[in-house]
Amino acid sequence: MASKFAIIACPHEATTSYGQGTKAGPAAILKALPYVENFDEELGREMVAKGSLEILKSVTVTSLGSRVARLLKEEKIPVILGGEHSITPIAVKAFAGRYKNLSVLQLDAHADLRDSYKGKKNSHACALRRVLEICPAVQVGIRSLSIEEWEWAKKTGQIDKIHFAEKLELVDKIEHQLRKDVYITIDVDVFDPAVIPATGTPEPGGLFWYEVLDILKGVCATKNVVGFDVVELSPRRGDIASDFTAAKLVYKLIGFLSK
Ligand SMILES: [Mn+2]
Repeated sequence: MASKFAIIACPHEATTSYGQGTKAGPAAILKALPYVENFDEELGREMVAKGSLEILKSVTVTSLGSRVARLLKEEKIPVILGGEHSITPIAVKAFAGRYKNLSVLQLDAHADLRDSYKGKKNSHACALRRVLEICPAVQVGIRSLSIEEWEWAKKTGQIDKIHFAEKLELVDKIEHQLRKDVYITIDVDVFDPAVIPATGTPEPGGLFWYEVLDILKGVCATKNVVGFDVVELSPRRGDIASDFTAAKLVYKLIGFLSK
């Protein structure tokens, strides 16, 4: 079987605002990955079929876009490991070149809707604002944003597509707001810090493991998910649970997308 999924690590870190270390995220996920049990009791099969996953050499942020575009031409599903969230708009641009009906599902604690942060437009705090310049996005698990982001979201109507963590809408509403082709970006801080503490800007009141899986399962079943990223894991000595949880998340998503 020719591989269908291709993992690309992009250990980019330039604009992190508090805790550093997300450049070590991809290596930690890749280290844990072989130890994740491949069989899934819910699916009743292995998440990663034999020969279906290939792990590519890591890329810099400057070559990420062209690498993704090439994989899409080869009909692969790119799985991008960050690194900070600013890599997402670069990936999305490549996906939008291939899929004209693209939308983005963001799972994140932060809205990331600032036009610029500390003078930088490509800051990880602006990731979704840059994505929205390319295609629509639905934001889930949000529980941290500035008054400017709040007002901008209200003014533009984006607020209707923000599903705040404290009152999560039903999954079918989220699905309804997405277009046919979907790119998923998961900032690991969408999880409650009890699930994944190893991230640079943690926020209390996050989503739990099965809540996130339910959303992903629903979207994978009803949409054409063309790729995804997992970003902002910031590994810490002594906390291997965060690394394993991020690794299992990658496997689960591949499992949901393998039929
Ligand atoms: Mn975040």
